[in-house]
Amino acid sequence: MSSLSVIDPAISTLIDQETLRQRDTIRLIASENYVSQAVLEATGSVLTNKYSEGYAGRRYYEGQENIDAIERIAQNRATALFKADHANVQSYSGSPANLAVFLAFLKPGDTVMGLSLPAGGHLTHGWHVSITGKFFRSVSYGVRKEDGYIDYDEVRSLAKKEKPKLLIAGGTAISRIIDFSIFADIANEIGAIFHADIAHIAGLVAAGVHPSPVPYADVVTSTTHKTLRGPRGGIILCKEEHKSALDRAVFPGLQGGPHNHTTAAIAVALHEASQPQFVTYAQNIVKNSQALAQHLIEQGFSLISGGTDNHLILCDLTPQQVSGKIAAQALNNAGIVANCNSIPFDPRKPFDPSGLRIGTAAVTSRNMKEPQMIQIATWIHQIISDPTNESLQNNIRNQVKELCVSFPAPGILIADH
Ligand code: DSN
Repeated sequence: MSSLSVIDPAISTLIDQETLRQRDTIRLIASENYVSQAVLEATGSVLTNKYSEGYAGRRYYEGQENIDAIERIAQNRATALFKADHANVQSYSGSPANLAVFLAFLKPGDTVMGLSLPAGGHLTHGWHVSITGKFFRSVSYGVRKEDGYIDYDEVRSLAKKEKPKLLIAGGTAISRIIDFSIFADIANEIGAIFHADIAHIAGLVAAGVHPSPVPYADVVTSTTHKTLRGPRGGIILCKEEHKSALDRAVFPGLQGGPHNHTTAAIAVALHEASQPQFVTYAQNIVKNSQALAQHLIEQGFSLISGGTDNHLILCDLTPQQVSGKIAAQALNNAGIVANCNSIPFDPRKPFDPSGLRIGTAAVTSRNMKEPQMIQIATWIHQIISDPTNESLQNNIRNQVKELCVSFPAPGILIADH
């Protein structure tokens, strides 16, 4: 018996149950993935025991010889992979990384401009319930009602009118390529700092499957656990001239000691993402997403923007007359795990919106391909067409479990089904 199961059987049992849940269900949450065993080992290491306020070579506590080396490796791998001048790998996750950008460049009350949350942005891009919308003056751009694409003309005219000091691109429910060069032009025209948040697409950017904002943006933030397939954490990439401001904003501005176990696991994930097979992985994420989108359209689903260029699909379930929450719960009962999501101009409330968000990063990590996407689209259609049919859900849940046996998830070692 492991020491965890002896010392704390309650937590041990719940972790075991969660492992089985992750093994036996189809993970379609667009922001989730399965990390490798190597990333898990680094995350669960003795590095969690060490305090390291400061940066490599400039720490406040002694005993940093290994931590400094780990942090430098993580930074070097991040700058090499993303071709950036500088990387800060200490942010606890994406939201603190974004807050560090605000702290580095703004004073409270300054104007920021990002994609609105219902149009696919993120809370920390100035949404009113977030500190970024409460302590700063926030204006939001949206997407076009007709086609769901970002309207760059609207972004430019709003930016010229509102003169934000910080212009933010990126989001959590954007299924199309973002043209970072246009955002950079607009930021230049108004003298704003251009911040690209690539949390969702970082793995695609690293693999060259989505254009990189690094040549254009003053600062790029990302989580490390979505398409990048690392531990839960954050990175900030920036131009040399902004390095000190951003480093100071992370520490001592926002955080104390970095989470060294996470830094090491980020380093491992960056190593994995620099391998040729990661390019194939990222290409397959997009192929799977486009196959799934195509088959959902054939089953009568309406997709925001009509399809996808990346890992993410946003369905508008209005034609199905099923809310996003009901659909997500019905799918979950059948072992298909996705999330309800607001759609642009959603008439429904965020907790029970009109949309269903789907992503293919995790199923691609299980090596699923187009035949499995066709099967998944068929199941989604069957379940959402009859969302209260429990026997259908149970039946599909068993089939999902069978499918998962043939596509083992990285990092999940329990073999017996
Ligand atoms: N929770 C993340 C997502 O699902 O997109 C964003 O922070």
